[in-house]
Amino acid sequence: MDRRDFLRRSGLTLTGLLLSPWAVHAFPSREGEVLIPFVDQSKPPSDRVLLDWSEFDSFITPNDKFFNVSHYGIPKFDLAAWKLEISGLVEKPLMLTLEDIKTRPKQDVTFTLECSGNHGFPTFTGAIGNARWGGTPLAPILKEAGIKADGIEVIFFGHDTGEEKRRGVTMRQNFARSMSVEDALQDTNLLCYEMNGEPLPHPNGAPLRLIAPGWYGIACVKWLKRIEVRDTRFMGRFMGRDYVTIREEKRPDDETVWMETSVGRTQLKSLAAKVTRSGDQYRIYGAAWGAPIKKIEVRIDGGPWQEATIDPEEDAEFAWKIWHLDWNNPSKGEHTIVSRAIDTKGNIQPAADSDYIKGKHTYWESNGQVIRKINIE
Ligand SMILES: Nc1nc2c(c(=O)[nH]1)N[C@H]1C(S)=C(S)[C@@H](COP(=O)(O)O)O[C@H]1N2
Ligand SMILES: [Mo]
Repeated sequence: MDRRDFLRRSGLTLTGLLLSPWAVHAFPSREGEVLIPFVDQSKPPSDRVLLDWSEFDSFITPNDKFFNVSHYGIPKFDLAAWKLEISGLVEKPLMLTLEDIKTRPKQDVTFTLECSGNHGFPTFTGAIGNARWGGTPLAPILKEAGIKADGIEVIFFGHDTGEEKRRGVTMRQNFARSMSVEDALQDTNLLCYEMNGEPLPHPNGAPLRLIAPGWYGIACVKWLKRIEVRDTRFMGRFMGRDYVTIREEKRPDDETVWMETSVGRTQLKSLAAKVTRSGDQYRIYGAAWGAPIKKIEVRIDGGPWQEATIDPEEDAEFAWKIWHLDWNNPSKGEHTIVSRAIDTKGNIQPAADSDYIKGKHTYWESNGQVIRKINIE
């Protein structure tokens, strides 16, 4: 009986298990292994919580190690008076308290949340984490409010505000992001008040945030204040100005087209996180995410692609996969290690020098293969 069977048969819930370090560190590590640091890895700045890939050792990212992105700072507001407004083009506007939301059916999802600005070594790479998010599905609430026939857009407003200047106009705006009605009604979207079995921490959006599995972090609006249905596309800063990817694309007839698109769904990605040595056995560990993963391949020093072993510990659709590859008898000196993820549709994570990645002129949505450097002594 393997560990999963044991868990299933013993009826233990994942939430309960998360409290034990044994479950948090469900990682295929070996006794007494030592870390061989990549030479391109710099320690994350000490004034920010970011994932340190060189210490990557758990499937679930503990709440106190989970990164944080707050464009207008962390807002202070009266939690006791907090209500969620559902309004705009709906038949029946709603004002929901946290209790109203918590009495609704509970749904959990293990989802790897990545900031689309997470671009690459040696700079900003740790804005990613994997958590078990708990809340209630969004769709039944929208259906209860009743989206009117002319509603095309669902806008999620946060409590955090900032001053924006545009065309000579200075305005105070709330952080906001939108989705089409169809995307908002996906049954995977949750209004979350729980993270890894604990109340959602305030920096991560308490009392309530949107979790949109399959979307980049920017879509997961924190500190929700209002959900509003409209009949026009929303073009606020985080839809239409920031988090806009500029790509130079070649059409089949060779015409070059410059595309500007709003950051949306996650993209296929992987990287080699760390190398360890146990005696003279070397092993490369990494992660892959952004799409349903079929396999991960690793290439050392430009050699053949070798298939990595995926840790079977948890098979969650929206969570990263942990993988490893044994590296036998590496020679002394500098080596390069690169991984590529392949999804269930056969798509391959693009190479760093592919047209897709080279044609991208902004840093968001950087999902190219990551070439890591290491020195074996
Ligand atoms: N209200 C609000 N929601 C927000 C943001 C924000 O600044 N304000 N930042 C977004 C971005 S860019 C990311 S990457 C994720 C980060 O979520 P976390 O802070 O819980 O890690 O939240 C998203 N939701
Ligand atoms: Mo982000």
